[in-house]
Amino acid sequence: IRISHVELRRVRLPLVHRFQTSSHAKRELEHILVAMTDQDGTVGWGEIASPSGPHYCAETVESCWAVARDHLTPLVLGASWEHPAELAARLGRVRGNHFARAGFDMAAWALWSTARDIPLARALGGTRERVEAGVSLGIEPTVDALLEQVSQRVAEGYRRVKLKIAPGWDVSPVRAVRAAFPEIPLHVDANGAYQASDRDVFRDLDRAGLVMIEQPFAPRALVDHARLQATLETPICLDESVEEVDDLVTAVQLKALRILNVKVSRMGGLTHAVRAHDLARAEGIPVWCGGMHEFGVGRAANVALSSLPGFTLPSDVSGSDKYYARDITTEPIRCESGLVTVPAVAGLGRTPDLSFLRECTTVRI
Ligand code: OSB
Ligand code: MG
Repeated sequence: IRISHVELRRVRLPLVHRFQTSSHAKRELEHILVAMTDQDGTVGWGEIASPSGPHYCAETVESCWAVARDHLTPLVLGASWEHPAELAARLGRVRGNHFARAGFDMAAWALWSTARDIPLARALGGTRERVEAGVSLGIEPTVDALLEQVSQRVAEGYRRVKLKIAPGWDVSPVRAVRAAFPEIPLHVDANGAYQASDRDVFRDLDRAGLVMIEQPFAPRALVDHARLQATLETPICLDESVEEVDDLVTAVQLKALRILNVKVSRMGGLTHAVRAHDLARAEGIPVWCGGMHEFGVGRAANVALSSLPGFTLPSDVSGSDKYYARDITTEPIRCESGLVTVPAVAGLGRTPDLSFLRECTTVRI
């Protein structure tokens, strides 16, 4: 395959509900869509789902835009490849910048599976026809507002609820949700907001019957995670700490995790996400697919990835309606009774609605 054309667009969509984590709040998203066209005119779409500011990781929309335009596009245009993993290896000449690389890797997989006439999920090694979906709920102004969010999502059928926590918003909202919903699979995500000295919070959270505690400490604090895991019954799940498959090797060796969040953007694309899944599976570590509020393109890739056999926990692949009044794809992602159907058609299984996309596009090159 030779890519003859790469198009980049910055696309904005408002969120239906403000989302706040331990580090930042957002009401609107700006993602970059990558469209790659090959010598036969086959198109593959990818999504760079970076947050605007450098709070989840070091990347920003601006850094992704610059790296995509000045470094990744030239690498792709100069290449000829048989399999997306070959292109991913070439994209690896750019260090870091995983969100930016992920958009290109995703577009390559979408294009390749379309050209081969197989569903993306099957191309990746997926085995499920449907995947289980959870929801991720942000920090709310009050516990009552949070309880209302939880009851809405539980009523919609989501299979697991994840609550964002931060110092000052942890044990009491978790206890309130647990008291109101004694049976739901519940987990918390701190996005690295705690210190090793915050022992009391984790002792109390350990008694709340949580499925996991996600990323309590800073990304590079693997030894702190291992020490905490040794004192907890609740599994620790790593997100920000695992940007490379080699980070996972280190974390496993240190016993710093018992569950892995495999996020396509954070790992630098589907190629590396599948490798992380394979290693975790070989080590007996269950995985699930995390999200970055992806539009329909990125979420379709997340759904395909979640169909791999090691994804035994519900993923953050909520329906489009959880995020947007209208998604950018001709068909939204639908979640029914907590299940999302894995598309059985060739390629990604979702295509952008070009006229709506034009309305939401601010810059195009
Ligand atoms: O840590 O998983 C995270 C959103 C922005 C930044 C970090 C995270 C998240 C989410 C969103 O939890 C999950 C989703 O896409 O539904
Ligand atoms: Mg997380």
